[in-house]
Amino acid sequence: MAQQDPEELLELSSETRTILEEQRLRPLWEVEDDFGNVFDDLEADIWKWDEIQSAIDHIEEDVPIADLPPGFQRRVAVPINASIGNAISNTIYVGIQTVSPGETAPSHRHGANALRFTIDGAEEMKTVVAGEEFPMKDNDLITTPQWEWHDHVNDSDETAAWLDVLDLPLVLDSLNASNVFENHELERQPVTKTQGYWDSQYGRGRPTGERPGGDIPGPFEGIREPTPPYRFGWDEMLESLRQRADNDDPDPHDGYSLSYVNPATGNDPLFPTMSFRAQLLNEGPTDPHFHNATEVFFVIDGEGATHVDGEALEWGKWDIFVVPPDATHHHEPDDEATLLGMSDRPVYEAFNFYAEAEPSS
Ligand code: GTQ
Repeated sequence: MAQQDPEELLELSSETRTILEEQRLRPLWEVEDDFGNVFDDLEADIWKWDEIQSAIDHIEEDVPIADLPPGFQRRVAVPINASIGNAISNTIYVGIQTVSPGETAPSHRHGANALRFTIDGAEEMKTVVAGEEFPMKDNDLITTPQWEWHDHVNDSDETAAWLDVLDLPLVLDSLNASNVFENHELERQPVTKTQGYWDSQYGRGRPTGERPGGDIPGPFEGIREPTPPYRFGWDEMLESLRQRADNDDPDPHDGYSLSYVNPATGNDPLFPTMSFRAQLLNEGPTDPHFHNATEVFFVIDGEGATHVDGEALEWGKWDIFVVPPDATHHHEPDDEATLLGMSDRPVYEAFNFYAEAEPSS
């Protein structure tokens, strides 16, 4: 007897088919292959600073911020992963933003969490967040938590550039929360706090019984452990890394590694969706491992390579690269290197879904 086609076994009567269609129902065995196909597997990739630099110089020349169409109104070059189409990964977005002398990137707020990591900054380059002016000095990391007003004002005499990191793909694509966005009525929000206010309120003395700056306004009122607006100065972070290197053993996978903590909790992660580490690599290659979280790296200083599933991503200062989920990887600095490591691990952990392992050699 001829073998029966398995598909044929599942042939539905035309009456069943009609009922299903009328009721907007489909059998699982016909829809299950539609899952997991929104994009291809994330690819390992690297963007070299020389090429980014040339691109941002060109768009700066072509487009004043004031001429940008409605929307985010930010002059940003966005690294695009070939498998995604609008960002470097399906959770973490990075962009390289420039503001020329005298320009302002106008004030707005949104549901996505954001931070700036200053590439080329100045004391007179200010990002204004939740009423306070934060100077953007080289390698400073400054948070823009969800639903806080922020504008970027360049009162220096040189173009400033920095890395924007947001959870945009997660918030806009996966959660489809594109309605949580608002422009300020003014180009520049009023400066209502003295410089150092936000930092001062998260020290060893804290306001009794209330959050510094009052409640989170609007849709996010009452969110747990909100991340404050905060500037992590690089000098202090580097000194802490050196102290660690002088006194402790390195992590086998991350070298000497310090998390940027949420100042409100004192704990990693910095944001509910993304965690950040300053990493010092100066003891040869790290051990290979893999995990289901995605990692994006920005090279703060130094040269080396990161080996991802056998492919070498050769990096130098200010390059940006991405390590996809489940790819076996290890770092190999030429001599000494510092990296900003970014991960969507908190999302996996929130779903009790995080896993990592070393390859069985
Ligand atoms: O500076 O507020 O790269 O809202 C993307 C979205 C930067 C910003 C980006 C934004 C910003």
